[in-house]
Amino acid sequence: MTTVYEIVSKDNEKIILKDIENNSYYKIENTMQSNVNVSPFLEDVKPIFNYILLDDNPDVILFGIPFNQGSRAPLSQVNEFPQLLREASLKLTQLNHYPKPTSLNFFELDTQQTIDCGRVLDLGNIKKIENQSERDSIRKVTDYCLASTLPFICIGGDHSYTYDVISSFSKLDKKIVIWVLDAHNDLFGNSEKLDHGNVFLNIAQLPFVEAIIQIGSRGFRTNSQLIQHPKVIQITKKQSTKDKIEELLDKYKNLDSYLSIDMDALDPIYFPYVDFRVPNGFDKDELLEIINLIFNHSNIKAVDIVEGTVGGISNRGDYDIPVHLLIRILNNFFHQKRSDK
Ligand SMILES: [Mn+2]
Repeated sequence: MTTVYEIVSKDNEKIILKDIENNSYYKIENTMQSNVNVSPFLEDVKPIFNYILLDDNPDVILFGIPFNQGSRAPLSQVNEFPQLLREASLKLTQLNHYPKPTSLNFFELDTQQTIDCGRVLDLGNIKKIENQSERDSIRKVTDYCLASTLPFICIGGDHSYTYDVISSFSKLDKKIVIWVLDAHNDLFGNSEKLDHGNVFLNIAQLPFVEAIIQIGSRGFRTNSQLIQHPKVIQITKKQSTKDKIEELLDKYKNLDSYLSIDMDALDPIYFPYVDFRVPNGFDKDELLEIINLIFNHSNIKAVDIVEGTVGGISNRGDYDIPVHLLIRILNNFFHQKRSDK
């Protein structure tokens, strides 16, 4: 019988393994040469759930975008969100096995269900290369994910980076529909300088973007802040019924889709760690219901989760809601992959 090891940690030189039965540790050489094309644009971090995938055969790819240059909030710390989410995930640490990897899965007590997330590859955080913009690094890594044809998840960062991720889809030469869960419409202000408040005005200008469907807007606006765009369909929080969303899903069912989740879609009672809180948002189950509905009726290629920020304590449960959303998104991607076969 082969000994089964747990993969405890890895760096560029070595991998630490634990012999589960004998409770002893081993150090082996890291001979992995994967992601070599994009590794200059990535910073190695302790992976989500501390789950280390050593081979080149993931079901889904994930990476962090720890930037805040597109935020209008002075001194925004949305760049910290990828790290906070990874820290929060460590409560659900799941060490992968060696030599035969195991799939990442969780048991949800509330529903008494096993939530299978498949094999998840956490590439780390995107980093800025000297003399280049952080946006160049994002495009390099997104191009890599698209070339792999695997679904991927980006953990932001401010909402402006959704533009850079979606820009890479131009290479696919296909129309795409963008689904957005957000308290705001992000269509306001001079679009010459891309930021998180005008990001969807910029995305709407991309010729391969067929439609942008925004769900969850709420609160007050001045007349000058009310912006319409022919490609943008706005469904307020109040209007966001299952029927309404299904009607639109049916309309665009033949196109590829992208899902962008701004953490301020949630009610600040449940998740106050955003820069621009708006009362009367979705609770976790309402948001999950919409996410599941979108996955069930469309062909989602990638997801981003953006605009979370500091203020909570990662090991005290303050970031558990985004971790739960992430688990559900991974699970949806895993199911989508199964049903494609
Ligand atoms: Mn937003």
